[in-house]
Amino acid sequence: SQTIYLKDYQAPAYLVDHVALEFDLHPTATRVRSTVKFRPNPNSSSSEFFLHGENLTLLSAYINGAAVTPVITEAGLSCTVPDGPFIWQSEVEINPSANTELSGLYMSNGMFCTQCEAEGFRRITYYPDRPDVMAPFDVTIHSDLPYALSNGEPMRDEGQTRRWQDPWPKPAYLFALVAGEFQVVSDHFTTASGKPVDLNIYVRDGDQDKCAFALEALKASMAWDERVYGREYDLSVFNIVAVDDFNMGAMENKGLNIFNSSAVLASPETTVDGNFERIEAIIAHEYFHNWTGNRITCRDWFQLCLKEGLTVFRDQQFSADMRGAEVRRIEDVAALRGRQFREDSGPLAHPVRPESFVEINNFYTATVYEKGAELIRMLKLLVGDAAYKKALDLYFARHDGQACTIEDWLAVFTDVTGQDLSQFKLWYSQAGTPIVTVRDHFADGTYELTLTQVTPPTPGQPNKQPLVIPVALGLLYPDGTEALDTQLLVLTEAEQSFRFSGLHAAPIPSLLRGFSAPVIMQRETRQAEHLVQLTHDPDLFNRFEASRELGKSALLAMLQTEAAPDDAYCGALLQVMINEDLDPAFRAMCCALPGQDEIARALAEQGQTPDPVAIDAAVHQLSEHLARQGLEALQALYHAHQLTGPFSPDAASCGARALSALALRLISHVDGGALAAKQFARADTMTLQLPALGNLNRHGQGTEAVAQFYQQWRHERLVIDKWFSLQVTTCPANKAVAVARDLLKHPDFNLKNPNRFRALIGALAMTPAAFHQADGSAYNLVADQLIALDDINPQLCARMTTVFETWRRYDGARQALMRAALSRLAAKPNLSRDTKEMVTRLLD
Ligand code: DPP
Ligand code: ZN
Repeated sequence: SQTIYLKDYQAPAYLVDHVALEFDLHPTATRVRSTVKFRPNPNSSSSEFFLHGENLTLLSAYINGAAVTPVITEAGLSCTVPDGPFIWQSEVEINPSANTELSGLYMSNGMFCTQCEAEGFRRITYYPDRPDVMAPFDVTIHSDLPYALSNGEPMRDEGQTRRWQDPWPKPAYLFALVAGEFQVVSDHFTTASGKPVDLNIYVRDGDQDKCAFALEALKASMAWDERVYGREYDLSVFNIVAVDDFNMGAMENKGLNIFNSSAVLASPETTVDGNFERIEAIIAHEYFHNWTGNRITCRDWFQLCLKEGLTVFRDQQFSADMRGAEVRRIEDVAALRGRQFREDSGPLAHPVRPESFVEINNFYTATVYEKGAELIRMLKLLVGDAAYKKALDLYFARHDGQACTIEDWLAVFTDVTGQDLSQFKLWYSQAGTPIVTVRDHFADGTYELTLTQVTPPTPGQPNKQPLVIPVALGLLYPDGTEALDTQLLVLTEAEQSFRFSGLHAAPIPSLLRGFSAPVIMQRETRQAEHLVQLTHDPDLFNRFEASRELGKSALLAMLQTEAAPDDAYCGALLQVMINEDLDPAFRAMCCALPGQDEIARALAEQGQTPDPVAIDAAVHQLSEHLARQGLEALQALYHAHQLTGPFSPDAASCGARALSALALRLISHVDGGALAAKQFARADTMTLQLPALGNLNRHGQGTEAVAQFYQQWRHERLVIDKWFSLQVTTCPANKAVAVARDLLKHPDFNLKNPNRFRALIGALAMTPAAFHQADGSAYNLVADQLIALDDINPQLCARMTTVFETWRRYDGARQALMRAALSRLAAKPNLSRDTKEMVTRLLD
C-alpha cells in the first residue's frame, strides 16, 4: 500500500466548472452518466489528466463528443486530453447491492444511500475525487421510488425523474443521493434576512414520531449560528435522512445531511437522556459544517482538522449554551481524556494535522476532532473573545468558496492580532499529550509556582519542542476563600516560574481552570487540598478534578497497598451529592467514581501495570462502601429527584434524572437491585428503564427482565442495540465472553450493521475487565469477529482495531495475547488496506 505525504501535495492539473450527473437507479445495476466541464488549472504545471475510479464498469467515454478509450487501472483512469477547456462524458455501471463497505452508493433496507467522505465518490463515477476540486452539481435521478433526493435545490419533478441543482461549488465528498420510500416530517425556519427554509427529516415508516427533537435541535442550531457566528443558511431546503446502516454518526452533505438513525431518532420511550444530548450535538455539528467544511473546505485530507476541529469546537459552544457551560465542559474533557489521551499515549498517536497516511479513513480520530477542537479553544483563550470573533469574520470573508489549509486558518489570527503564532502552530504538528509538572513554594507572603513541560516521544517523533500552554490559574486559601481570581499564565518554555505576593497564608493552586489546555498536570497529590477544592473551588471544573484526583488516589491505594476504601473521600462525595446549591447534573458528574479505563491510564502514567480485573473489584468494593456509608442520604436523594409530569429532555430534567440514577446505582450495591426492580416495573421512559435493567443485571437479578425487555422492544432496532450492549457490559466480567458468544448466535445479531456490531463487539471491548480477562478469550473473540468483518466493511474493521491500542500498558502475558490476536488479524488473506495500516501501526 502506498503512503501519501502532506509534503507531496500538488495542485490539481484540471479544475471543474460544472458537473451534471444522471442516475438510472437499480439495486444491482445502476447506471451513472456524467458530464464534466474541465479546464486546465492555471496554477498547475501538470497537464496529466487522471480521474479517480474504483469498482466501476466503464461503458463509454467521450471528450468533446468524440469517443475515447482511457487507460484504466484499479485506482482510476487516464486519458489524453485537448489543450484548453473540454467536456468529459462517461457512463458507468455500479452495483449498490454488493456494496457492504457502505462507501459510495449502497443499499440499506431497500433504500439507496451514499457516503462519499472521504473518498467514496470515486466508487460512483470517474472524477477528480479530491477536496480542492470544487464545482456546482446538477443531478438527475430516474427511479420509481417515491422519493429521490440530492444536494441543493429541488428542480422540476417529472414523475419518475427528479432533478436537483446545487449552486454552491463543492468537492465530490459532499455529494449525496438518497432514494426510497420514506415518511417525511417537516418544519420551517426563517433566516435572519427573512429567507424561508423548508426543513425535512426522512425516515422509515414507524419512525415519524422520533423526529421532533432533532427538528427542534436543527432550528436552534440555525438560529445559534446566525447569532453567534453571523452565518445564515444558504438554500431554500435543508433535508436530513435517517439510515440504519452507516459507518459514521452523520454526514454534512450540502443541503442533504445523512444521519445514522442512532444520531437523529429520539423519543422518550426509546431514547435515554444521553442520546438526546448526543443527537442535539450531532445535528448542530453537521449543520455548522455548512459554513465550516462546505462553504470553506479543506485543500487536502491532511487538513481535516481545519473543518472538524473547528466544527467540534462550534458544536461544543452550542451545547454549552443549550445545556450549561460547566457540565458540558466536564463531559467534553472526560471524552477527550477517555479517547484522545488514550490515543495519544499509544502506538496510534499522531499529530492533529498528520503528515502521512495510507488510508485517510483511519484518521477520523479523536486527535483530529477533539484535540483539534481544543486547539481552537486555546487559540480563543490566547487572543481573547473579541479578536477571535474578528478572526472568524475575516476567515469567512476571505476564504468563502475555497479549499484551505491550517496556514490559511492561522493567518487570519495573525492578521487580526499581529501575534506570531509559529510556536502555537507546533500543536498541529507535534503528537502526544504534554505533561506539565508543578512545583511550588511559599515564603514571606510570596507564592512561587514553577511549571515544567515535557511531551513524551510518539511514533516517528522522538524529540519534542516546548509548546504554548495557556494555564488558567486561581489561588485559594486553606479555608476555601479566594486568594487570587483567575489569571491566564502562558507557558512557552520548558520551565517557567510565576510569583504571587501579598498572600497571608500558603495558597492552594487551582490550576488549569476550565481545562485551559489539553495537557496532563502532574502534582504531588495532596488530599487535604483536594478536599478544600472539592467543596470550595469557584471553578466547577476544578471541583470535578479534585473529585477525580481523590477518587483515583483512593482506588490506587486500595490496589497498591490493599488500603480500605477512603472514608474522607466517600464522606466528601456524599456532601457534594446532597448540596442543594449545586446543579444536580454537576453533582451527578462530580460524584460518579472514576471510570475503570481512567484508573488504568492513571496507573500507566505512573509507570505501573494495571490489572483490569483487580480494578473492577476495587471499584465495586468502593461503590459498595460509599453506598453503605451514605445509604439513607442516597435513598432520600433518589426519591427527591423523581420527576413528575411529562418527560422533557431539557438540561434541568436530565440533571435530576442523572443524579437519581447515580443514587440508584449505588443503592443497588446494598439492596441487590430491589429498588431497581421497582423502577424497572414502573418505568415509562428509556431513561428510567435502561439503567434499572443495568443495575438488575449487574447484581445477578437480570435474567427475567432482560428477556422481558427484548419482548417489549424487539421491533425497535435502536433499543435492541442497547439490549445487546447492556448484557455484556453489566454481567460479571468473567462471564462476558460467554454472554457475547451466545449473543453472536442471536438471530438479531448482524455483522453487516455497524450499529449492531459496535453494540456487541464494541461494548465487550470497551468494558475493561471483560475485555482483559487473563485467558485472552475476549481478545480472541474480538479478533475472530474483526477477521470476519474485514471483507465486509474494512472501514469499520479498521476503526475497531483501536480497542487494542493500549496493549503496551498491560503485563507481559496480556501483551502477548493481544499481539497474538492482532497478528492473527494481520495474517488474514486479502486483508484490507484500511485494516492493514492499523495493525501495522498497532504492532510496530
Ligand atoms: N460526517 C463526519 C463529521 O461530520 C465527517 N465529516 O464529522
Ligand atoms: Zn464533522
